[in-house]
Amino acid sequence: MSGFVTPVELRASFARRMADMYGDEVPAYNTLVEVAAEVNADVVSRDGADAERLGSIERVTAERHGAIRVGTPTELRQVSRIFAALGMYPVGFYDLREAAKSSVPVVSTAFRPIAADELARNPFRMFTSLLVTDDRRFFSADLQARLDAFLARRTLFSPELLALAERAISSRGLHAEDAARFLTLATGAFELSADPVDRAWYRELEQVSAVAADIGGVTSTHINHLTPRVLDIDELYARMSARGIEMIDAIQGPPRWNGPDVLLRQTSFRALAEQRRFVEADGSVASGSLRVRFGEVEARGIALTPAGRDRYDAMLRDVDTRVAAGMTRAAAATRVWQEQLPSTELGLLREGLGYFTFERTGAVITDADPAALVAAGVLRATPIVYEDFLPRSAAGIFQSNLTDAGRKDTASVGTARDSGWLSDVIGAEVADPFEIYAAQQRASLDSVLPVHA
Ligand code: OOG
Ligand code: NI
Repeated sequence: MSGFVTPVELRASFARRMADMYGDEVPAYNTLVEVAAEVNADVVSRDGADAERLGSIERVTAERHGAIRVGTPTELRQVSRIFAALGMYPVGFYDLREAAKSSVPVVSTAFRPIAADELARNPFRMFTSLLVTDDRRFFSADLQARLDAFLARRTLFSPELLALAERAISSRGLHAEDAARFLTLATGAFELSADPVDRAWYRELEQVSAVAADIGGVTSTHINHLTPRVLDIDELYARMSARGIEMIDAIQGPPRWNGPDVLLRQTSFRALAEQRRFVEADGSVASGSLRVRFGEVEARGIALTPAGRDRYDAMLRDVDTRVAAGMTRAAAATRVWQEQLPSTELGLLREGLGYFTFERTGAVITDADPAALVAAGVLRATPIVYEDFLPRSAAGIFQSNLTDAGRKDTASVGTARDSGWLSDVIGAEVADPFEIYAAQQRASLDSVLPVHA
């Protein structure tokens, strides 16, 4: 790096450094990336240009998301400044407390680039979860007090790192030397710490929730997983299993089917035992292991409109109903998808279920309805890729890697948390993903249809 380093360059370097670090820490991640690259190359040679319909192979190959978990509003606000320096902004609100069956006491957002050209240049995103320590379904008043005190004593992000982040934000980048220092400190903030873990404290939290222990039982934070994107996730699942890597039971999200890919499909390999040091009750230090970090992979599809998302959510409920009535999940999903979702992109467009951008083919505009114009060959539609996450899948990913369901007192009332609350904590509006996609579609229509209302 030399000269002035822009946010997108910082983001791309940060993503590479995180990958190098995580590959050293969790070597199975490297296997996952290797297999994903093999599958992607095979899909490109099998499907040609179709393989790149939802993103160029360059973008897909470099594409990653990470996941981190923090303990306090202050920590969330601080990390949001580091991400802002990288051109990543909060999008979407996910309440995992509701979505998960087991005990997952967090609310989340994803920091990601928003502009289409920024996404195309480097789409790195970070799924970021915040512990809700005052939720009585999980934490008693006494445990909350001790947890808050523990979290208040730790420092995840050094003043030097935060100062560099502020400088990068106000100058829209950093000079090479500062950029290198910023990236070293930022990456280091997510490295697995060698600090010994207080065994009794960790165990106490673990009985409530393994996620709570992972966040509030240690004095630092760490990247929890890093996720490459793959063009055929069923094939990847089979190849990983064939290599002897134990995958979670299922692929989360939509099933495999013979229509367009929509939203997001994800799967992961099980969390691996990692060596950690523990401080015992008598003050002695012993070695042991914890299983919290894993590898995940995802396949991205078309972004759905609110109507499309309602349809998807209703389909999930319908699948559950059929499973409860005795069908296998795979058979129920195949049936429901065939019956309830259009099996072509044009069908999604006609029913207003998916987001698209449009180009003119040269023919004369004869109509104001984009779907009719696409059907007539006057416009060409390109789907907008889903850049966000799914609460139920995220809960499934959290859950599938917990050995213990933990405790959740469903008789207590949960603390209210929503996107507005999260925006106040972060000090910047948490964007609504639907608004981003809708604005992109509208801008595209405005440019191709000279006189549309
Ligand atoms: C985050 C789990 C959610 C995803 O891809 O849906 C997630 C976590 O385990 O911290 O990363
Ligand atoms: Ni993930």
